[in-house]
Amino acid sequence: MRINPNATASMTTTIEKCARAVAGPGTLIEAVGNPMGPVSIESHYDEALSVPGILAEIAIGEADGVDGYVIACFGDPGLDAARELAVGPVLGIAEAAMHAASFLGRGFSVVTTLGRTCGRAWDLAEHYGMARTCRGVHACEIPVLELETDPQAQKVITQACLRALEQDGSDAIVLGCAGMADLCAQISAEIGAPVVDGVAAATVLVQSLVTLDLVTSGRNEFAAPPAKPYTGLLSGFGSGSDQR
Ligand code: 2AL
Repeated sequence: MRINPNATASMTTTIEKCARAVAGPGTLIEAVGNPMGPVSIESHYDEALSVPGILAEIAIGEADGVDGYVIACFGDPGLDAARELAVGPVLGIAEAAMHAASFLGRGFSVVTTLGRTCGRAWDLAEHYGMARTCRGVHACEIPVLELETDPQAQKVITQACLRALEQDGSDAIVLGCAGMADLCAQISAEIGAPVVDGVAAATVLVQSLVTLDLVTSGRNEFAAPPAKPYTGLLSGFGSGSDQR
């Protein structure tokens, strides 16, 4: 299984560690960073420019025979396009975390990084049919890369989780950034409610789909994209289209 985050190597390492902690003994986890993307993803612009690198890594993964993928950024960038390229299942961490949280109670709250990313989280909740189950989206206002360096990060996020549970009357928390993955267990213990990290959730869900021998349907929308030339900086992408 391969995992595609932003272009910051230390975050790739954290993601790999958190995925390995939940993967079964027969599952090989390989975390790969984005070879041509932003160092963190915290705007629509970042998200759009992260997609070519994610798709390039999916194409490499397909050539290597990778069974499944996790897109480890909470905006789930490029998820539908990745499904057109990959044979095996591809899950985004927002998608996986929201579905997992929906099994744990009547409603969940998302606690994410910057306020400007809350709109995207709401859009995804609607897109995944979770608009009623998602009771609120809250920002801790810690930029993605500062999650690694800010000594107060865990405390600030924990407080935001407690406020979110109280304000929204929700039953569980979804962490809204892959960079929060390693804080999940400690925050859960402190707030006394289930906390879902999408990296772990997506990893076990992809693993389950692979175990069940289930792949993305190639019948309609997610069939391989029509082959055609791409120009300029994207000229290397035209050949990936007939892979499935
Ligand atoms: C993220 C994430 O998961 N990775 C990243 O670079 N940005 N999401 C977020 N809401 O900040």
